[in-house]
Order: sequence, then C-alpha cells, then structure tokens
Amino acid sequence: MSAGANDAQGTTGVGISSIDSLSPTGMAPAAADASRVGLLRDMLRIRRFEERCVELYSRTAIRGFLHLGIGEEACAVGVMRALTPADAVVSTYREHGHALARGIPMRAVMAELEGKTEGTCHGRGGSMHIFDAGTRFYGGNAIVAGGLPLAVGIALADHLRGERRVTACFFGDGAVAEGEFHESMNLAALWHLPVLFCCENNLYAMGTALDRSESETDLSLKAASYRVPAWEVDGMDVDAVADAATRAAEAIRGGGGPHFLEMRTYRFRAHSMYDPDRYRDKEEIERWKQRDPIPAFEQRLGLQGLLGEAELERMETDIAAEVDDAVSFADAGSLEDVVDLTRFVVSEQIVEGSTR
Ligand SMILES: Cc1ncc(C[n+]2csc(CCOP(=O)(O)OP(=O)(O)O)c2C)c(N)n1
Ligand SMILES: [Mg+2]
Repeated sequence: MSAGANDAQGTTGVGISSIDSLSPTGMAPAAADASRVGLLRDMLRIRRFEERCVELYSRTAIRGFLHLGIGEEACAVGVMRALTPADAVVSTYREHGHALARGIPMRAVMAELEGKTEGTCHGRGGSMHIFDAGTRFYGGNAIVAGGLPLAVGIALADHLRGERRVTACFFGDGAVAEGEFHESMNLAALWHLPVLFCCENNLYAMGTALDRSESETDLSLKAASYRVPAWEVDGMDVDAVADAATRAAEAIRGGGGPHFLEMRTYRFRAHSMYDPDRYRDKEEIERWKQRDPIPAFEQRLGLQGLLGEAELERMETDIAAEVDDAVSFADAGSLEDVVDLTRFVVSEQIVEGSTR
C-alpha cells in the first residue's frame, strides 16, 4: 500500500483553500439553499440508479461491462452544477452519474444500459458509450484518456467560433499515464482553449495503485508543468467540488484558458462487475466509506436547517419511483431489428453531387 496516497484521511485538508490562492476570480457567490438540496437529490438519484444496476446485472438485463461510480457522486454532481446547457461534457466508461447529472433522462440511460432502441444510442453503445448531442454530452468512452483529445477538439471549435463555452472533460488517474493526456494538456495550454479538465483520482487504475505506476503521484503537478492552473479538491465533498468547478469555469469563460481539477475520490465497489477486487485492503475501503459524500452532506444540510427528515424521506420515495419507472421503461423497450445492423455505419445524409 502506498504511503499517504491511499489514506482516506489524506484528502480532508485539501480543498478550497488551495484554490483561493490561485483563483483569479475570487470567491464565487454561495449557491442558493434550494440548489444545495438539489445537489443532494442529484447524488441520491445516481446512487439509487446504480444500486439498481447491480440487481439488473444479476438478472442479466444489463450485460457486458458495467463500471459503477458509487462513492464518486460528488464529483459528477459538483462539476455539472458549474456548467450551463451551452457547455459540453466528455466522459469515460464510468459515466452513468455524469450522464444523469447532466440531465439526460433516466429512462433513456437505463434503456441504453439494457441495450434497447429507446436508449440514448439505440442500445448500441451500452453502459460505456452513453451519448446525447441534445445536452452536449459527447460520450462515454471505453478508451482510457480517449476523451481528452476529443475535448480539446470541441473546445477548439468553440474557441474558433468565438463561443464562450466550457468543455468539461472527465478522466481517471489512470489517464495521466497515457500520451493523449500529455498531448491534450500541451495543446490546450498552448492554444489557450476553454477546457475544464476534471480528473477523478480514485487512486486506482483497475487493480494498479497510483503509486505503483507513477513516479509523481501529485497529478496537479503534471498539469501545472504545462502551465495549466491546477487545483486539488476534496472529491467526497459536493460543496467543495461545486465551488471549485464554478470558479474554474468562470475563469475559463473569462478567457483564462484551460484549468485542471484533481478531485480526490474513491470508488466503493470494484473496478467493474467482473473484478474480484483483491488488491485493496478491506480497512482502506471501510475508511473511505466513512467519508461517503451522501450521508455527510445530508448531515450538513440538516445541521444548517435546510433539510428535515420528512423531506429526505420524500426525496427517497420520489427517486425510488423514478428508478422503478426507468427500469419498467427499459424492460418494456425493444431490441433493434437485425436488418438494421448496418445502419449508422456510414452517413445516411445524401451528399449533393454524390452518385449514391
Ligand atoms: C488505452 C487503454 N488502455 C487500457 C485499457 C484497459 N483499462 C480499462 S479501465 C482501465 C483503468 C483506468 O483507470 P482510471 O483512468 O484511473 O479510471 P477509473 O477506472 O479508476 O475510473 C484500464 C487500464 C483501456 N480501456 N484503454
Ligand atoms: Mg482511477
């Protein structure tokens, strides 16, 4: 086990203070109370959705690879809070939470997981390839670090068009070992592109602990070496993530070029449903569970008088109904007809002058 890197307590001191010294925009206005309860609702929707995915996987309604982000919800929800509908999102294969927090309907996400035509990609993408142009959610990507160059390209297009938009790009700690990470960081910095790099550092890439594969485990330093302002944030604290992401997005919109958030987080479950998870100490997992972002935030809202027990119960009931509805919708969905197998392989648009 690594020294420090795998210590659940290691992230508690990290957060907003490190941002204050770097942020050119100063303090962001505090979020409205109602919207802070909304942060909890968004995290709970993701948690309950993914818990149901485990059941669906057992009854083979969901097949193939399934990567759950249980424990990491504060990262998805906090970052999305900083974005507008005009902004873009690029994600990874651990993206159910990103998709739901971005506002893709739960029904469409669940149908995609079940491989049904009613899904976001007609059921062709499945869990790892959720895509929705309507919300500018450009994947779901099975290739580690594959999203980074895509995000740079999207941001370049926005930049050339003079649009003041942000592209938020999620990736894991494992992505920093890939050449694409370094190429993307370099070009984004060189061309001053509006990318918010969102690293979900959960300390492991499959079964490999960060300190077994990287000589430098401070990921912010890697971004900083490309002159990209890099901020560390407690990824188990949704307030801290939302605050940091909001400040970074404001700085980017103000012409500040790319920014990098290293969100220190942890996945409570195995890498995927196939993974026996033999590389992590049980005590380490338990330590991190003590920092579960959801009960901690419920408690904070309660102490601040923003959430009562009855409201929390109502919220849970509503979310359970929404998940039930999404599962019924997906179960009742249709599988694509085999005659359509070659559709979408080439463009169906008639190009002027084409002989086809
Ligand atoms: C280019 C590439 N290499 C290897 C893999 C196999 N692989 C799938 S997930 C993964 C680990 C990535 O870890 P990380 O980026 O930290 O994301 P996390 O799973 O922790 O969210 C690897 C190596 C892949 N999908 N793509
Ligand atoms: Mg990881």
